Amino acid sequence: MMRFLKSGPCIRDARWILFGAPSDAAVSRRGGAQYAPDAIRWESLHIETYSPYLGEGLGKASFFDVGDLFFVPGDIQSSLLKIEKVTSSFARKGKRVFILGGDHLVSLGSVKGVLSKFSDLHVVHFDAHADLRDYYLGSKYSHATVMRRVAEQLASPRHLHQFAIRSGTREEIEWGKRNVDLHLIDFLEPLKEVLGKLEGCPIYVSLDIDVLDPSFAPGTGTPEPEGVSVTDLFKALRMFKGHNVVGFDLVEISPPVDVNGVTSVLGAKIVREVLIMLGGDSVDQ
Ligand SMILES: [Mn+2]
Repeated sequence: MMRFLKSGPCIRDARWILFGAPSDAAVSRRGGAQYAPDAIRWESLHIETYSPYLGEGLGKASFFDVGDLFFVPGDIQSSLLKIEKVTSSFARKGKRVFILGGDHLVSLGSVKGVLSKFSDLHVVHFDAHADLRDYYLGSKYSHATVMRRVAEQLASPRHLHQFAIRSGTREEIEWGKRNVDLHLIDFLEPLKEVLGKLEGCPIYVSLDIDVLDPSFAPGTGTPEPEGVSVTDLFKALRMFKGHNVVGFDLVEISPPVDVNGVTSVLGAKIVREVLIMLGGDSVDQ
């Protein structure tokens, strides 16, 4: 089995647990996200372990890649339950979790799992799409409804902080403005302000790769023209240094529609940067 670049030798001492959630069950346009975990792992073997941005290497990061969950094709509820149970089990052991999606619905399972340990969790969500519909095509469980479902799970819907959102129906954007901490279009400035208020709070980061301008990240099932730059995304990620990040997911990379693997390479680099930056932090037991 292929593991992410520099994955530690054993699970016991690892502060972060990396696992794949290869689900395509909740996409609305093009699939392929189920192939992302292994594509990201494969690309990770072709990038450096050292980060010139951070002046540190992955050797500093304490993490273990346990591989992928196995899902029954099409059975969304059992997949979500499996993600929740696995995430909860690691969180209760004091581990932090990094989930490689998969379509965005996987975040509902992992957020619920982390909530079993951190009931006052805040979710920071980067995405082109608000994902706040109550139903999509008659279903409550879709990558287009996932953040509405997440908001329902949190201690307060205001614990959901959304940034760089540039697509949504009038109804979901208005619902978002009334109920959650929604930031349309803007990215770095509001993020800095919100993180300033979340010092010490447990934070879960959900990163949909389509938050980026599709010219930076073409390999995604639901591209949305315009968007943030890779440079700004890395600036945003570095703002989390010193914060209590207890979970992270990277979703919606679709290798079959990618161009020369650039989106999966970017995914591998995002994982590397986050693990180097946060992988040496102490674990709350
Ligand atoms: Mn999206």
